Amino acid sequence: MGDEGLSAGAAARRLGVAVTTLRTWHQRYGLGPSVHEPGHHRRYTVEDMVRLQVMQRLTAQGVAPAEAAAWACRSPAVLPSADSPAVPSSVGDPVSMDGPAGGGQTIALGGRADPAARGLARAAMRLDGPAMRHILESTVTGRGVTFAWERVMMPVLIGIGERYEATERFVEVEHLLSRSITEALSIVPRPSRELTPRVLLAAADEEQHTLPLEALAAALAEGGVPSRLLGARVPPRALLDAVDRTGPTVVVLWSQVPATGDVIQLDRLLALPRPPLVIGAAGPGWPAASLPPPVTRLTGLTGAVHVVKAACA
Ligand code: B12
Repeated sequence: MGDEGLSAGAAARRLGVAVTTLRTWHQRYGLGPSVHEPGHHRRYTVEDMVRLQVMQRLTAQGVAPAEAAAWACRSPAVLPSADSPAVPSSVGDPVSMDGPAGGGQTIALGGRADPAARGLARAAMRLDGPAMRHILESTVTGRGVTFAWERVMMPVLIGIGERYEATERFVEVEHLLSRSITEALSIVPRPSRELTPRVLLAAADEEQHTLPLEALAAALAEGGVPSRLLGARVPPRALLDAVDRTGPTVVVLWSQVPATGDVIQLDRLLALPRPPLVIGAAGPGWPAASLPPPVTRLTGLTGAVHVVKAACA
């Protein structure tokens, strides 16, 4: 969705309801578009769409329209949280993928997913980059990186991963979603260039998954901690050279899939003449039981931020 908002027809298509239903919700319950420029039709903003999604979800669950509308109107104007008392949670609630790209497919979002995740999942399936960017950037700016990652980005990524596993389709959705997440995380202002980064973030050898590291870099930046992010598929030699040249206090190495979680990479870091104070093995690809003892296993964004900040303090 661009800044100008959606027309009634586009909003109805996105939600998968008839335009007449939207008119009824507007006239009877006040759930109308909030942008009105003289001489133009009213437009639905992203906040209006969030309210409409709450309305749609609750009525689909059998809640009476008047009551559903009361919940929807009470939901905060800026992307509400699923655990907010204003919005009943939607455990395992599947998002129907309406529109040409979706073909009636559904994606299951976990119980911790924020309503914004539903909008993101729909936009992703429609390959609607601007809408994804809008939702992602509003969430990152309004709710912070950790909330945006854990409650909006992660549920949709995991859901699309499950769809891929079940169907071997939607790679194009996964790619555009990944790209949009990368872009949204990069809007977080980086700390002053005068601060020397003491944190090195890298994906393991042949590891193509980098988004969790990008989220970590953005969350650290939000807390004033600069980092160097080497990105995907860092060969062991390149990692050792980078450590040698920059002398980081903390190195976080990400492995998403077991094929890239070879602990030799960690052993080599430990064997350096001046090893980093903290070496974090992050991601589900590492064999938890056979990590070298000095290595710290990192299992979540919040914990990783704490460990890195404590090491740099
Ligand atoms: C986006 C994506 C891609 C993108 C990555 C783009 C990018 N810039 O990162 C691309 C298209 C490159 C890609 C490629 C591949 N992918 Co992929 N991909 C994903 C997807 C959808 C999200 C990845 C992600 O960011 N995960 C992070 C979060 C969202 O998920 P999570 O890891 O489950 O989260 C847990 C932990 O990691 C932790 N956590 C979460 N966030 C953070 C943050 C920090 C800092 C820490 C410490 C912990 C932490 O908490 C969670 C609960 O335990 C996943 C689905 C999934 N469930 O992850 C598949 C998935 C990981 N991919 C998969 C596969 C098979 C592949 C490919 C092999 C496909 C292929 N045939 O080529 C390749 C290449 C693999 C390689 N060698 O690297 C499988 C892996 C299956 C397996 N277990 O081996 C998955 C699970 C999809 C699936 N269900 O089949 N992929």
